[in-house]
Amino acid sequence: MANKSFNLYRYSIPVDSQLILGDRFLKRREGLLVRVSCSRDGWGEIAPLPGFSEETLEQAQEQAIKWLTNWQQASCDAPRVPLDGTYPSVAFGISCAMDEMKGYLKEAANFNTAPLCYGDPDELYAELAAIEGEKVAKMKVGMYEANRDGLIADMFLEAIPDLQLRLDANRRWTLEKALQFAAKVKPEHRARIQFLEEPCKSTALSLQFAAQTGIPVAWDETLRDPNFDIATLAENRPYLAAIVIKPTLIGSIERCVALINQARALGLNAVLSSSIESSLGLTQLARLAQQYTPNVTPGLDTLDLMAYQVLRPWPGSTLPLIDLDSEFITKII
Ligand code: OSB
Ligand code: MG
Repeated sequence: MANKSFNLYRYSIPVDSQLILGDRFLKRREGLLVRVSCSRDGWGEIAPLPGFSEETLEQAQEQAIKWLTNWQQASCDAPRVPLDGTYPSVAFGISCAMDEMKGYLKEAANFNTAPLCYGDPDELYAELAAIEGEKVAKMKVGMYEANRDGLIADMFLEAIPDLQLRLDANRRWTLEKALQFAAKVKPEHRARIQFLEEPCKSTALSLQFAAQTGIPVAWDETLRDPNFDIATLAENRPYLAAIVIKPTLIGSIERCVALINQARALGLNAVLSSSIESSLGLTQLARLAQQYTPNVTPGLDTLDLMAYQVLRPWPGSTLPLIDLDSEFITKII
């Protein structure tokens, strides 16, 4: 019988996340890399995102070591050791490693992610015009004037006739601000807004925004509200177009797939999205997207915030790739 083994490594790499996280920005991205082995190897990334995850990296590390130690003591073909009750980041990272080892996580990946737009609209124009496949981009809104955001979104939609936009306000707007934004987007352009994530401080206000403007909303933060109830998704239609799933903040692959299937059954799109994982986690998210949300462009355009790629390259990225010998990676076990 094959022997089981595991390793845990910690990475810490410079990141500039201000563009995405606003005032909650990080200077370094830190996380764990887990390797499991039983005849074959599997890898995963456990990287709680400060300001979003409830668990700290220390708590995740302690729990991961306990879980992996239990797993190692059972035989290779013993039933799955459940991940119920573990932190979302731990459940996601370990389930990736296990599914990769067992061949359940397929190799094929969807690397056509929705490019994130911020900063200079002129620079973005060329990037948006060059997108292959479904021409969909994501724009962060709510950090500047609502009028300005509306004008820029409208300009992109006007300038690129086959462009579709996803917008994300991270609950930053009052209903009034959100309506100011919408007033700047010409009615004939609104149909090309796939959704606006979390425009207002409450889901009730966001739904009211959708009803008043015809711009559908999507839930991201709402999925992680402590009293979130999946049954409310059905009631939120037709104003709700999609749910955004960030596996590092949600949990195991199994749990994410269950959510994806529930969304689909209601006619909602499920969009897999980054929690600023390293290229190891991001490439696995691209594989999950290909496998479980085919035909939906994932939201994984966060690699360029980082100074390095970790262990696995993202196709086309020119960032240097670091491996286990790097000074940015420390072996824990
Ligand atoms: O606001 O959706 C967010 C990344 C980390 C934390 C929060 C968010 C994000 C992203 C990821 O926007 C990119 C995407 O969803 O396209
Ligand atoms: Mg979001």
